[in-house]
Amino acid sequence: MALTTNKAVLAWIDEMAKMTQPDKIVWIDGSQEQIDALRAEACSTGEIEQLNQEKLPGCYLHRTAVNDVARVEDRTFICCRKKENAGPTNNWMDPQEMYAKLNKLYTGAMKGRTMYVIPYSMGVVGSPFAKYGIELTDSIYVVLNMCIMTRVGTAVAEKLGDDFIKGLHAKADIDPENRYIVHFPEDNTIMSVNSGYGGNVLLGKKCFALRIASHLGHEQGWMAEHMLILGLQNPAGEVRYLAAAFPSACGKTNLAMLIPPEAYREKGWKVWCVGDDIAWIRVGEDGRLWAMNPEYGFFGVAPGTNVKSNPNALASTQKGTIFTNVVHNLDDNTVWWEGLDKNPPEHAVDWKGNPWNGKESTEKGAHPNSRFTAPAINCPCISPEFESPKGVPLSAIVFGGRRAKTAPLVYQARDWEHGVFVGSIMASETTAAAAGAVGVVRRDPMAMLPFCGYHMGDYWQHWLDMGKKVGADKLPKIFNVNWFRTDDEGHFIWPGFGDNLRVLEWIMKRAFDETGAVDTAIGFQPKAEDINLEGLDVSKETVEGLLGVDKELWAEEAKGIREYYAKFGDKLPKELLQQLDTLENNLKK
Ligand code: OXD
Ligand code: MN
Repeated sequence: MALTTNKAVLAWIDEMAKMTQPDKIVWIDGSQEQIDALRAEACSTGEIEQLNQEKLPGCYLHRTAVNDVARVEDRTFICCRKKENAGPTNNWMDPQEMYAKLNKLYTGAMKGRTMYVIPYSMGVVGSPFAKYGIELTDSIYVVLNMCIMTRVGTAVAEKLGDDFIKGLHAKADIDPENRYIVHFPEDNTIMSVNSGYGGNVLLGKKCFALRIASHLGHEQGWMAEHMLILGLQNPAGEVRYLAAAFPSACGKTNLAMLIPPEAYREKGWKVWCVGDDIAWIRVGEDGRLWAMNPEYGFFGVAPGTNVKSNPNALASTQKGTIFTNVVHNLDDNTVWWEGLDKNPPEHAVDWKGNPWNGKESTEKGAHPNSRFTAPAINCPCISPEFESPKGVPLSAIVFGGRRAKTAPLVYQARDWEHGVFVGSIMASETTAAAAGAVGVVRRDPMAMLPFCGYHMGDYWQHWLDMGKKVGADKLPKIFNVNWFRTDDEGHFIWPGFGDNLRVLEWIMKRAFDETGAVDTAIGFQPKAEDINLEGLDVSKETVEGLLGVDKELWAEEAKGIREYYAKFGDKLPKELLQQLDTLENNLKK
């Protein structure tokens, strides 16, 4: 039975059902009974497998098709009416042409299948920050994941207005040649076909909460960002919040759930996780910027997650979690992945569904992009503000990337405009783990390269405009960090993980004007002695090295930035070019 009488909603579902032709339509009410029934049905068809319910209650395993294991950026489109509004960093096609192409792929795609109607909310239901959507899908796996990643069901259906975000997903034949992840920002519509991989099919996440929401934020005066949000509690019991943007695979989830080093824990320091991937940021009643996490769960990368790197993430996966493309340990019906521990199971099934012996096999058992979908409320350090309808006030914004030599451990932008420049030049270097040349710089402004739903030049302008709207005295301070500097042998110099708190401490002190800084060519930096090294086997000289700025490397960097900026033509805000000129002049001094 339909959970709403909203005519716009019902008419759209009707239209989509006429095209896809499902055998039946089922509304998702979010109840435990319905979830249990769907789990049982998906187990009976092999879509998911139930794991050891004593060790991992409510946990299941799923394997995607071998050709369908990651987001497909080359098949992701922003179909606004004018090509120039999508900009040089997005794929574009005329909306009418794209609708016609997709209609063919969707026609009859749900024959013999069920269409599930998922009313979901990004944000706390009823919050003035929340936005509502419907995802139509023919995959129970998608339904179960959406029930973890978003707030789903009857309470949301009651809130649906005419401005709900429409999402249509059909697995079709999982044909990579006809796989499309398409956004029509002017129609509030997302269409995904021929994939079953999370990032392509959990439409509330990257598609809605970043691509569509960034477009809405541009129009409505707020921001949708690829950022974690955390609260840093100091020994005085005061909690200060920051949001941080890093490209995919730079450790956002680890930073968001950081456990302070022992010397800090003893004094009462604590980190609270508000979110690990997405922040919606608005001007609050007090005129400051407030951030909220629109999601309800974590869709984290499994490999490398362990009791040392991220015990909080691991704890989050111990109940009510769906694992995708990890190793199935047949001995005790649990899961395993590379980097979990040093005991790969011998009697197991790998991510492709083949028998696998972890002691003998030379091949990886889990896919490098295998995932856990875990309820956020499982996280031992989930912030008490996680369900706050207003979100949290931001004192700092942090950008970062993976740079072997150029970027220092930390620096602070001189002001908001400089901070927007710092975000716009964000980049990461490719590592040996990825195909292609090592050390190639991939620019990823604000970590939004694959997620900005409109022209990147307009997006930067929007950042500058938000700064003007808020005003210097209320704006969060902006920083850049780099945990990944390496020595001549390619080893990481900074220990990272929990010790990153030592840098966050300096950042927060700066945000509250509680410590000084050195004015350098690239911005404000700490003196080595301003980074607290108590209980850490790293010398002050090493930190001096980590904070060093090689002017020659930076001059090269500036050249690369100028070339990159040229792509954006007239849409490049002049303020950013001025910032680049200033940087080049500073480097010559
Ligand atoms: C993610 C990503 O899955 O950024 O969060 O790729
Ligand atoms: Mn992400």
